[in-house]
Amino acid sequence: MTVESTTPDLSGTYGGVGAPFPNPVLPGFNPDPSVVRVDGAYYIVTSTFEYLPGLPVYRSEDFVTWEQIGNVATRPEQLEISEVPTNMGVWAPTLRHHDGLFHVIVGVPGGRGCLVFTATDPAGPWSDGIVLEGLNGIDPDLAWDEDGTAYVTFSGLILSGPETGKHLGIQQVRVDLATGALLEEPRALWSGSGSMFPEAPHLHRRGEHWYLVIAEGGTERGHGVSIARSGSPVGPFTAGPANPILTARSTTRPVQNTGHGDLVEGPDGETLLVMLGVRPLGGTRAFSPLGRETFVTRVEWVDGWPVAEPVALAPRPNPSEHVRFDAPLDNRWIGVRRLPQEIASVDTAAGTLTITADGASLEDVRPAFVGRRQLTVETAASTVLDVSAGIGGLAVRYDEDHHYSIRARHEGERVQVTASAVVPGIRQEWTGTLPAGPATLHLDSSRPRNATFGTLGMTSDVIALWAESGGEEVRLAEVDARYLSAETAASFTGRVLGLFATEGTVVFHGYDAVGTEQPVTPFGSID
Ligand code: 6LW
Repeated sequence: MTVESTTPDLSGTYGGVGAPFPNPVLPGFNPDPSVVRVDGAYYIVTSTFEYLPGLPVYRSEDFVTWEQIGNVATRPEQLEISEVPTNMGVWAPTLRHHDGLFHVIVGVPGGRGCLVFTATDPAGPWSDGIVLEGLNGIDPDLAWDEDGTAYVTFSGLILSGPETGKHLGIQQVRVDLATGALLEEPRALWSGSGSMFPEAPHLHRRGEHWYLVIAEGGTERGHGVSIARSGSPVGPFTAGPANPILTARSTTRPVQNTGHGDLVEGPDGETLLVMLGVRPLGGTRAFSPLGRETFVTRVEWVDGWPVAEPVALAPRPNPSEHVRFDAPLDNRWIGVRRLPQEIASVDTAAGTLTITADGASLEDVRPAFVGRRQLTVETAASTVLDVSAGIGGLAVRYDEDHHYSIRARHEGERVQVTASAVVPGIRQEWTGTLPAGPATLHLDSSRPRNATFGTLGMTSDVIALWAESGGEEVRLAEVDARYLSAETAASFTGRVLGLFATEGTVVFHGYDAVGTEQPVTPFGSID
């Protein structure tokens, strides 16, 4: 597969002492980042919930240019998420390097449990993973003391059984990583500075202190990063003097929900805080179409405590993808609760991707759908397809209850095209026909044009669904797209654009996603 990217060369624009980094660092659905520096290179892993392969591994040498070098979970048995409920699956990994091995610890609620994977090469292959039996909580972190004792620090939010919803604060337990055994009863470590959902702990040693970085306030507008420290990894921990050290709550900053942070030493020796955030668009409510993305900001140390700068928005200009199927699928294609290869195959000589339907529709938990993260709100996506042996098309998906799509089928001498908008309990369709032949389907998301502070001014974007074939064009629908956002969908994911089949086999001749970054002035900002 060839992917041509039209992202301009950024060298010299970003990085360097005090200069901004591109932000988001990892655009699109990339929440709960954890970062590590090994031999001068940076690696980030993010959450993937119900998608496979899971846990993408990104690499950079300068924090400016990032490449996805692999995925931790390339084999479904590593996670067991084929039946996982939406919202569950792969939550919040921690990435660390110890004794020559990369480690990823991750909770998979509804799946295999709390897991530890290792690899010598972060591009993979990664191990089958061991289960930490009996660890009941989320967002596990892994740290070692000088003696090599391994500590798992985690958020004691109970997600199954009769105590579901109960929160035990930040907990810690010593573990044996060879067997997965817990070596003691989990102990309470800190409950944060008083906001809800203390979670996402990361334990870092710096000088004589162990710093416990956590998230508080929930993963929505109240999100923030707080800190405590101790002379020992097991505590007692003293809260920092100015918690939260980072939050965008009650501000008009363009990057909101900033929290779930991890620390790393940056290329110029400064400390960087990598965290999740969203880019809400619209009026006073505002919706974040792309979901939770990965951002970075700088941290200064004042009297032994970190002070974080507000997160600046500095998106890479216009990242676009032009995919041709002249080589196997790259590691950025994802499937829902199954690997893309289960339903999609590439014919490199013909330059085509064939998706074989298996009775599932986009409303099913395992649709015959393969996709890629949407990287910019303004994205013109399109595909050319042949539906002589099936029905299929192009979709943007948040989860099985939230998706807009356009599909094609043969109808005598014509091609019938149908746009569909699905939100929970509501489904609307628009149909038209075109001359037979390879059809081009389009799904364009864009900011509403000429919107004032009325209904459309409240939304994030609109999605236009249209098609072309045999020299004719049919515009089927333009739909308010706020219902496919972090604020409205059930899933913790983000928008994934992709190709699908619902009947027979459908042959795709390419996939294009042309992105345009528009300047953002948050509604109500004073300067
Ligand atoms: C994750 C929690 C959170 O476990 O959202 O933002 C949850 N933080 O820490 C799902 O990503």
